[in-house]
Amino acid sequence: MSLNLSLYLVTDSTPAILKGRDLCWVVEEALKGGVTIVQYRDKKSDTAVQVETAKKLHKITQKYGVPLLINDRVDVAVAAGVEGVHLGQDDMSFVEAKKLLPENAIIGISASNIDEAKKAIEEGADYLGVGTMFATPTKTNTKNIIGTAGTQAILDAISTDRTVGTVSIGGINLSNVQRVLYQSQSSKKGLDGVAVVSAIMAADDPAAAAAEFSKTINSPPAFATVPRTPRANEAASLLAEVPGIVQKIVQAHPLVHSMINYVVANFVANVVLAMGASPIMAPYGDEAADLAGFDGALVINMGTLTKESVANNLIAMKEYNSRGNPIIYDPVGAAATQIRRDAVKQLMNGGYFDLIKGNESEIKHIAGATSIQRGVDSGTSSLNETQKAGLVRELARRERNIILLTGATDYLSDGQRVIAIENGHELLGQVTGTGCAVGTISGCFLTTHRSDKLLAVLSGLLMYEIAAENAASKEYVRGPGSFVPAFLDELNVIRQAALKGDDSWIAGRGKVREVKLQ
Ligand code: 3NM
Repeated sequence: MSLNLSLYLVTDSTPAILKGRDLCWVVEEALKGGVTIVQYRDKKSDTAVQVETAKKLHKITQKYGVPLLINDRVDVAVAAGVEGVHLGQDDMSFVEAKKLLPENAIIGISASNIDEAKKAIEEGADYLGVGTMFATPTKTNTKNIIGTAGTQAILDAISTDRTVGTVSIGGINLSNVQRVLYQSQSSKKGLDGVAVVSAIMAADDPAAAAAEFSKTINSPPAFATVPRTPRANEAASLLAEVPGIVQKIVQAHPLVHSMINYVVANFVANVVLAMGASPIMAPYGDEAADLAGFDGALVINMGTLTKESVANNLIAMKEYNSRGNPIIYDPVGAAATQIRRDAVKQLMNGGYFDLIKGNESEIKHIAGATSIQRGVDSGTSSLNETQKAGLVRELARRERNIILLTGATDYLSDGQRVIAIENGHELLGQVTGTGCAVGTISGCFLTTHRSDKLLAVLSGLLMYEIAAENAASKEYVRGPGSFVPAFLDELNVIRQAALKGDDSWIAGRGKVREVKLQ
């Protein structure tokens, strides 16, 4: 029997999940819907009951040509004559199980870190259950919530090992399954499937739920894009496209929905208006269902985090992700407090961000560094250019998105190309909200130009930073106070020019180059 791990059903016999229904009925319904492998997991029943249930389930799975595995209990698997077992790290060892099981039995092993995964592969596991992906009420004694980043680290580490199957487990449902699979494919060894308990077992109609999973698994998420293959002269090629993109955006007048901090909301709204888009500041998650219908972008800015922010953000993210409308994450002060560090984890696990933008310490934190950030400003830089370029490229590859690291030189990557941008003016650093506005501006651009997200963000950034240079050069600008109105004016000047198709505003001005890494 071939091993198709794409939709892996793990059973659960607890009353909250079965809701009085017969286990065999639920499993058969799930098989009708398209489940490709079944694991009987029963932590409570006596051995005799488990063997009897396993035999009944086996009759059903055989009818559908699907393998049946037993969780933990090698003795039950042998007695019932099923296709194999799944072993957790605290269960019988692989070596012992191998001795007791028939020669061609399937053995799967749970792995929550690289060492466990490597050991299981060395011993000869047929597949790995990689998790716990997301926190789940179905199994609360899980050792590690590893999220998409932890899963990626395991997949990367085993990509050169012999072929072994991989499924992600823990909190997988219909709204996150496409993202989980999509992001895993940035590793050479993407996931082969997902293991699901409650989203199928507890569904009112398990056949329909499984069928929906099958369909969803086989189609890319709405926000998926194929990054452009780098061209010979990438920076110049991009630069030549910028005026057309800016013209497209100012003509389209897109909506951008910001869940942004109260310090900068007014300034950012004015920036958006001046550059020719339409701002709405709406921190209330339940509004997102309607707002996402306008096909604009969503900006999640963590600057003034409150007890309610993350829950509201997660509701909104789901709406925008499901439509494929862009989401920008600005993890302001990401590492500054424990609450913020927790919020980062929840948000990173809660949805897909088309763009993550931040200063050096924020981006480092997102990438997994543990440095403690003080306040929300960037602090002194500890990375050289190659390191910054490597950081953004690696993070963008891992997340399969766009990363923008802001600073005197900005670094932008889609996981393949790394672009350094040296436009802007130091006065931007003396006005609060100028960094946050970059997130919102990027949202406007990502909304209207979706095929090359890196180009969209670059175009917004150049419009913004060249406007800042123009404002700072006015003789009546004497400092941050007079800079702000001049800056809004200059954004509007570029907008008016772009509306007419006049691209003289950018001629010879873009300080953009490609950073080539090994
Ligand atoms: N094993 P649901 S998580 C059975 O991390 C199991 O190894 C896990 O349930 C692991 O799909 C888990 O309902 C429960 O979230 C998954």
